[in-house]
Amino acid sequence: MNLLAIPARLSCAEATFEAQFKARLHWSADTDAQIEQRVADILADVQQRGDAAVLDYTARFDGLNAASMAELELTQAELKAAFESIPAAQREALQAAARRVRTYHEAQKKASGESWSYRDEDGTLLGQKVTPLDRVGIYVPGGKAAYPSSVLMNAIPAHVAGVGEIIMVVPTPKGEKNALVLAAAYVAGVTRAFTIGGAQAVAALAYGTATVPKVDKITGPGNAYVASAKKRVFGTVGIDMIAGPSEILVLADGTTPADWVAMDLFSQAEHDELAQSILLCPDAAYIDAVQEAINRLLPAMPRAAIIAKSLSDRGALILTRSMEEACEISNRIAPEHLEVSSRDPHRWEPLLRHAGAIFLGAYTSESLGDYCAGPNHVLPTSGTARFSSPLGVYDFQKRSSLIEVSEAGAQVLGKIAAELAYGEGLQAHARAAEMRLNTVPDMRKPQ
Ligand code: HSO
Ligand code: ZN
Repeated sequence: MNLLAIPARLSCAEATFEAQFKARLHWSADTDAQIEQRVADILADVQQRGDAAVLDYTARFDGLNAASMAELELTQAELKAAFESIPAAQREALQAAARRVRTYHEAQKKASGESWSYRDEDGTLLGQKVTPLDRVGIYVPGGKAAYPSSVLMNAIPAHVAGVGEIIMVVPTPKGEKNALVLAAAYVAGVTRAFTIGGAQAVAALAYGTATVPKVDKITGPGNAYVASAKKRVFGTVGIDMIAGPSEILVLADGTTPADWVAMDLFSQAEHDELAQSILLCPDAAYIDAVQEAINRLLPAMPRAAIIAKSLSDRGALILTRSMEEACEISNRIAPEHLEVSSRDPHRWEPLLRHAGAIFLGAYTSESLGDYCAGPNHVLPTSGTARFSSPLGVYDFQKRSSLIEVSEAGAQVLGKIAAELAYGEGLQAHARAAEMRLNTVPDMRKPQ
């Protein structure tokens, strides 16, 4: 098989650039009406029939026949046995990754996830109390995209936040369990785990069944059915985000070995034919060198077919007129992963505003972030980094405002509140404030 991976070649200096750029970037997460209808039916059925419906769909879609939901639960002993069954090198790698991810998220919690309060001079206390969610569900995809690293990335921040119970669901077609996924659940401290998936698993978590406990929030990626189900149950429970295909943007000054950059582009392309890998660089000869490296390295890749399709259909090698222009274009794209593959990454970093994760310098391959650097690998895609953030401890917490007004404080606040309440025509609000004044005024007449 002679596979070609030829990303589009674009040049900012050409008049056609804008149109070509927009066409390459275009991405629509079109919702398929048929999927939407099927998901709506499954959700309604699970809501009504609970465990029985989950058992039916698991038999039908995953070829996994069970007499009761108890058979679909993975015991802690089974998770531990899976951990013990994998090679020692994998066990150590899982634990090392888990340790680093935990340390990072503990720092994140310290920086912005703690309660705080202050007092006015008159003794009134104002603050914010941070509490973890009681129970969360994490969806772990099965089959083609079964990622033990994603188990760590979802469960560890939940743990660090202080979530009481973490319920994992993982589709397990024909009952074939992925030992590494189970081992990761053990390392990450998952509370309960079920071998169910698809819209039926999302429904079970959102509504609860006799066996599967109802959760407060569902996180984790999944296929179109899972994404549609998560959107539909939002409101009944919280959700994290709807993740699209993976993306990498490499901003290069031409000083990193071209082979390294080619492999980094492959690393996201190999996830999915719809993944997007883009290189931005002001040096035309370097872009040629990266294309040459792509051609040379591709044939040895086991997932060459996926990489070739992803790079040819959605990839781009973009020649810019300067590094500053490359930064501007990167901000327009707002990629999930942004590598600043430069000798001087700190010169460009201040110019970069929109990206899920920024990887600085030639040694920081994006793949290190996927597994073990520490930050979360669940990141905003499809330009949503313009307004959203990586999955984090804060996604497993919520905030309550705290207010304690002193007697002296009530004299000041009462007058302000009453004035505004009368203005809104809300007498009870006004009187509640005024009754706490030391000299209670007569009730005003409605205007
Ligand atoms: N790069 C993916 C995460 C992942 N990579 C898991 C390897 N395993 C998120 O975009
Ligand atoms: Zn990846």
